[in-house]
Amino acid sequence: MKTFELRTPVSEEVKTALSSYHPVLQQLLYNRGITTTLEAQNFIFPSYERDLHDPFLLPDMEKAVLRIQSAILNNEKVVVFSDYDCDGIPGAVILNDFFSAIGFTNFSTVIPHRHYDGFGLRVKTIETIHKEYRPSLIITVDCGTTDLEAIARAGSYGIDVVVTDHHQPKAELPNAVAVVNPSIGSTYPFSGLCGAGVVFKLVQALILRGGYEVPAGAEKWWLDMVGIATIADMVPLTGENRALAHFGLKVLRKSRRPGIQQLLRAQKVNQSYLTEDDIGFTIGPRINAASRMDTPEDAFQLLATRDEGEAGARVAHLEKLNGERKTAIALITKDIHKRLAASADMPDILVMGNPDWRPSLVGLAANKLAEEHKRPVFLWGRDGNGEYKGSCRSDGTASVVRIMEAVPDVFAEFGGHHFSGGFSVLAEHIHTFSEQLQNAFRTLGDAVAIQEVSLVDAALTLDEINASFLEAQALCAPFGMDNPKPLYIFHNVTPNAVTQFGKTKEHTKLTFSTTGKAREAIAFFRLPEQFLVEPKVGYTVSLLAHVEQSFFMGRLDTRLRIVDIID
Ligand SMILES: [Mn+2]
Repeated sequence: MKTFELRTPVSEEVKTALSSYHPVLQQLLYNRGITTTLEAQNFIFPSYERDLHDPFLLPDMEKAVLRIQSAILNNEKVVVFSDYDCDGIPGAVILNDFFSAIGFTNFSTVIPHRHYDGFGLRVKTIETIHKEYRPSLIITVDCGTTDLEAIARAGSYGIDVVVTDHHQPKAELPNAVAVVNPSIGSTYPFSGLCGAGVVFKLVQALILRGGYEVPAGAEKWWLDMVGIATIADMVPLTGENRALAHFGLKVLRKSRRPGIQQLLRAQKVNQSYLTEDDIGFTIGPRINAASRMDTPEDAFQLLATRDEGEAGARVAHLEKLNGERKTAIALITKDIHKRLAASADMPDILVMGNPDWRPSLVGLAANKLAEEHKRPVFLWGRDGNGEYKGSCRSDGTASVVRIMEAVPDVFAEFGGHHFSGGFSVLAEHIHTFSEQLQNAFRTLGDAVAIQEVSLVDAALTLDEINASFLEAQALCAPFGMDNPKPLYIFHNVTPNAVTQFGKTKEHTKLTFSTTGKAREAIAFFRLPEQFLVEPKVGYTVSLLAHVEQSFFMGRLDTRLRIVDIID
């Protein structure tokens, strides 16, 4: 059950402390736990010098730097091994850029195939790397912390490994030269860095240590990669990450990477006005499409290349892959709809699978189905190693992780949170998988119910959405994890037009008369009964919405993005 709760109004004491700010900004800051002028200044104006911590505070950084320095000095063969997602790939690009900048060329970037290799460094992968590249050093990006066996195997070939990662360690650490990971130990003041963020710290440390033909601060140009990864990898946008995301977006808006420029142009995104949403909806999905469709190198080359022609080819190819990905997901959904239509009744939770489905694609299909059918959805496929893997999504009513916890024996592995998760099913349980989950769900009853409370930042009127309000809200961006996009409630709103638009009339638009800047409220891809109350011309409702500004087709637009419509 989803409910909304208005935040308590900013206290008198804090109001006085923050009196120099716009009233809405006072409330937004207060809602984010900020109560003093100093905290407010630090939040509103991130500072590169103040907010970035000393990279040498990260565990093993000293050892990592020494080992990499000696590899460069002796021109050893180095392999950069990165994860295939929108964190690992930008991280690999940062190392690529650093090595290129100092004229070190004896390295190869290896990115595993999601479908055949899976996540992390595997023993099999070490064998291949050893055979193909004969490196004496492997640097991991965004993985490695828990890959004890593979790293031991590397050791048996005389290959040193420097791990850079941000994933939680297990009881034992790998036998690597260095494991640079902010989640290990307590020396580093901020544990929320993403994988690319950790690589950035490594490059910072290497440059600080000096001896290279790179001026101090040159690494700032690679912050575009950190910005993309920090926003796409869903790490908290607080502390050091707020500065990395803030400056990352700044650099990204000016990035001279031909791949970025061409990708944005093809999507009609104005680079100079790019926001975190453009990373979430345009850049991220295309980087991820590459690995979901088997060619993570495409994404790496797109970001790394300095060649216009090559960039153009990669952008075109990624666009094609993204289209193919959508088609593949549509086929999966169609298959499911057909099966549902053929069965007598709708089960309480949807559990379906097909060995021909790709595990990398079922999560996106599960998202859609959970919304459409308003119940938890578990979908599985089979990967290139014959393993049954899948994803689950909740519609917001029941916790998918609680359901899995009730039948741990059917899984080889599972994890996640209330709203989404991933799993691999043991082969001997695959035929009874659906039944076992259904039974678990029925037995658990109310124990799996989740209360989803959306916090509303403030109550506003449409007339209050003026230039100074927009300026105030923008000071809190970029929004994401732990700094959610502000949500407002607008009481007594009466639309004078309600229109359905889009190819299949899948979007809804409300129009109002107001002296404020947002005359339209939009809901994209709305589903039947999505809103508590149906909007009608002339009927007064309360609107829960975000206030967004977007630069589209050469015009800066302000509008509301509808979250719900009540009473
Ligand atoms: Mn990551």
